[in-house]
Amino acid sequence: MNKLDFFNNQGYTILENIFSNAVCDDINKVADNLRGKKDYMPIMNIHKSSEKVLKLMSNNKILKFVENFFEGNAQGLQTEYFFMPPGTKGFSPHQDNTYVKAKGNSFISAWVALTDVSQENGGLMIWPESHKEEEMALKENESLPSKNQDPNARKMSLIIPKKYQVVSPKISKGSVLIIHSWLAHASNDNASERNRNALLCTYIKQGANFRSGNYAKRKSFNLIKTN
Ligand SMILES: O=C(O)CCC(=O)C(=O)O
Repeated sequence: MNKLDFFNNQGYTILENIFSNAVCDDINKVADNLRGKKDYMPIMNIHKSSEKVLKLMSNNKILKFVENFFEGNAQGLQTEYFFMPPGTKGFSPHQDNTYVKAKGNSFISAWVALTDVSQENGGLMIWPESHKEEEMALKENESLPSKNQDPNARKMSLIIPKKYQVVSPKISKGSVLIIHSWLAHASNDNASERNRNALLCTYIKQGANFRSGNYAKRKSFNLIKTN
């Protein structure tokens, strides 16, 4: 099965070894220089402060996959960089399109591992095939917000039908998890001794409608395309 067929069927795919260790380390350094010195809060829309991030999300292999899926041109929509230091709590189960409200195959996310990730250090949890449900119901979450985490990460939780089984794939530094707009996903708490660095990049099909959002302040932007 090719990657796009696998993605359409499972709601995710992993593009292996897209970025070198040196590129990942460089992006982590950029983020470290941008962060407030007192905390490790995620940096929303880090591409606005760094051309290196914009270049990274414009990677040819990622864009080729995204534009095949869209059957059209891609633009950037949002980025968020996560430091996730030891002890940070993960995201509650959610679907990215709950917030973006894009129609059809016009919105997709690429989650770039900037360190090796696993269940233990805050790796993502995914529910394969759950994208086939499209929009699922949410319930108010009882968990408290976590230090160093996105303030919206733990407010609501998806109600996922029991037939879907959660998995926590290991993703190596420099590999990219592509996430369908309706795939149920969450993240584990970081129970390790080191930061779990990752960059979320989202893409919108050129001309498609989306919700900008009060916190994320999404605004489509051009990528740096090279052929
Ligand atoms: O990086 C994480 O822990 C989760 C990020 C995520 O799922 C999201 O921003 O939609």
